[in-house]
Amino acid sequence: MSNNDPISTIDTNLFPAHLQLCLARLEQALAEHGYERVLIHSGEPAICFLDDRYSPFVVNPQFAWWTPLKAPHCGLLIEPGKQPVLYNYQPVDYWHAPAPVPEAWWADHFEIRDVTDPERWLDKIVDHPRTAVIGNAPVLAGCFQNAALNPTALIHSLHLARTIKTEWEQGCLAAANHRAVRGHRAVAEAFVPGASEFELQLAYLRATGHDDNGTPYSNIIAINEHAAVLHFTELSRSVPTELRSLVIDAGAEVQGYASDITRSYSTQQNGSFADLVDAVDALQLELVAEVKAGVDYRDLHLQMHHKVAVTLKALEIVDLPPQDQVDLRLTSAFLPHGLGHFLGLQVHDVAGLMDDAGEPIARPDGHPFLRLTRELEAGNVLTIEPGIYFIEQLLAPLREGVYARHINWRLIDELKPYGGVRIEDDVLVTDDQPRNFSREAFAAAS
Ligand SMILES: [Mn+2]
Repeated sequence: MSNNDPISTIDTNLFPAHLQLCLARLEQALAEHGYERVLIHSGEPAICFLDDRYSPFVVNPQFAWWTPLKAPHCGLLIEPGKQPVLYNYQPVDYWHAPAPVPEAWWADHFEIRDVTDPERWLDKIVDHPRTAVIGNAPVLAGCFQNAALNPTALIHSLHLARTIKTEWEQGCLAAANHRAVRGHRAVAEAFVPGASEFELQLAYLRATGHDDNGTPYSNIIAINEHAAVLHFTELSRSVPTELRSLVIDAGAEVQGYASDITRSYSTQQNGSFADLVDAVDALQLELVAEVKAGVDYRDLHLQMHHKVAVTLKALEIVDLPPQDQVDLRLTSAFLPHGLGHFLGLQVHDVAGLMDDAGEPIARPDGHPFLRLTRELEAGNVLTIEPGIYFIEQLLAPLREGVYARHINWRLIDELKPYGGVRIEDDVLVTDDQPRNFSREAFAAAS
């Protein structure tokens, strides 16, 4: 591997300590909910209806917390005080390439038992009344009559345990940012006349070394008006006659961990849209600087709305005091999504909306899409992704509304062909300054 390979920058020596922390957190959760052991199944691929093809396999994220192995039909049996057992599915199969041999740096910490039949190895695990089973493979229901299948309280505890990232996980998340930044830089370079969204996608995949199914989510590559569609994943093949703007929201994966980065570009160096990109970038950095243990993420989300209102006023898009704009929910027409979300093994990582007892924490009134409502703790990793968009479905009611005369419709109609702006970084919460994995990766690459 070359020196700038993002995977070689992670330190596999951190893995044993990660595993020890997972074991300690699991032991506590099992004791709390009255279980003695857990069987975590990796999952099985779904077959397409009336076909012999399978959907891309996505491993059970509870399984992925313990091992980077992404193979179906495997199981982990974990019992505090004993070495975890990995039931490693190795079928007799001359149709497909065999699953890769587990790498020593992680596999040495498991007792590995190769199993050839996904239907039968589960039967060999003696049923035990204090076993919890976590997974969604249909075969699980029939095999563990006495065990608890996916007990909600235990799963909530394990989800909460995953919100504090170990040093190993932080390293993987940082590396996933380096990997994604290679793609982002390639796309920024390829964004020249003649580019289509599909061509930019190919440039991204080539630079990151991902295939379509390997990225942690479907890339959003939106030129011009498409940037007003929050999740524009259509990847048009047609070449626009004029390039005005680009939103690229694309991540990468390292050892199961995801990055989620968004950048916005204006082809013009000056003008209202270029000013808007700069303003959103500046307010995004201000919000990142507020990320700290003890901060309520809901407050940060509301601060974002206030900052967006300040920007709308400064750029003469809305002529009302910022607090009035927020109180009247005008900012929600320009920014209909949440500030961000937890990030980890899953792009929208778990436990963002629950308290330490697993009970829901309400979103602020009028903010139905916020994905994180917790008070931040050191070790959380989350995204900060403000935006400002020109979405006609949301603007139309304002054009008719009582505040229409405070809104600069001429300027909005001038900006609509640019779609919108979003800037998103991945941030580690500490007791002090946050660590911005995404900006670090851009800085290292430039
Ligand atoms: Mn995101």
